[in-house]
Amino acid sequence: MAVGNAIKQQVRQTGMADPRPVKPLEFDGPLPQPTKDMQQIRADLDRAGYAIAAEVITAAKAREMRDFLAAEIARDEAIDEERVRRFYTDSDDLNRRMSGAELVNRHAFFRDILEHELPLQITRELLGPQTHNESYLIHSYGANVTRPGSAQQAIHRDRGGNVPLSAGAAQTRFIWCLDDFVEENGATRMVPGSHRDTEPQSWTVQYESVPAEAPAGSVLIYTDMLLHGTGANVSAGLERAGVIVGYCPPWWKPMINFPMTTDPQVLKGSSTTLRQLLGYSSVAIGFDEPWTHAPQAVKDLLVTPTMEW
Ligand SMILES: O=C(O)CCC(=O)C(=O)O
Ligand SMILES: [Fe+2]
Repeated sequence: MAVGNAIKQQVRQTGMADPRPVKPLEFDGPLPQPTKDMQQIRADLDRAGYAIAAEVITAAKAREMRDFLAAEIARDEAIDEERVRRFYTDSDDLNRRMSGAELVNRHAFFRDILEHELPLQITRELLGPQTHNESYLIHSYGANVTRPGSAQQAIHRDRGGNVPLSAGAAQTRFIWCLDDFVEENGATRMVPGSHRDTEPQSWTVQYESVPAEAPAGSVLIYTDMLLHGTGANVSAGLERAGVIVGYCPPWWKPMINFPMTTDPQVLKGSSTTLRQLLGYSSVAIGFDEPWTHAPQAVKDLLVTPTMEW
């Protein structure tokens, strides 16, 4: 069922070579590699604008999650393919997306990763404390599965073009690698150093980029300052499942209204942290607006906006 007027993806592939001039990388030094060392992760984020956290979940857990996701996508696809394709920034119909609203409803592991210590720690560090210590929110959430033949996504920032770069990072971004990310199957392409650009991005150049290759169970970390995009899947038979999460300050409008999209049953017994991240609170400053017309099951989930984490 279509909701609202979200812009649909249009197939942009023309079958012709991209005529735009290439903007070469202007990045010196080694590219970020998978690491478990938090100091290295911080240094890579600062220097390159992205980092690769290794072994955040086990390869076995990643496989369990990707198999579950594949089965859910197959189930949705059988009902209506439009549910899981035509994300508005994708370049063709081949890869598959699943909205974070669905992920939250469908399995505990897609709720648990939202409150994993790694993204929470990085978000605290990169976005800084908020007024009255109000909690951050999940800004955006979804799975992206590249399939053989799917084209590269246009290089972009996860940020509205009208938000000046001088405002700094407004979102921390995390891609949970559920498969091995390799160049061949569409590992996310990054433009290292672009988090320091002072000019808005241009659509008339092709940015030279590098693949963020990472074993299943890793997490790619960046912010909405970094130019990046899904890689082309040129493999013969490898899918590449990634789950993408963005965190934003409480004054930024999240893309998903979780209290309206989540089955209250799945949040029974959930932590205050998760509920805060999903927006089950009023605000720390201003009127404490009562949720007068919310169903009782939703009211029962409400928590304080003051960050527990
Ligand atoms: O899945 C990926 O590799 C990146 C996707 C992405 O950047 C996006 O959809 O904004
Ligand atoms: Fe993106």
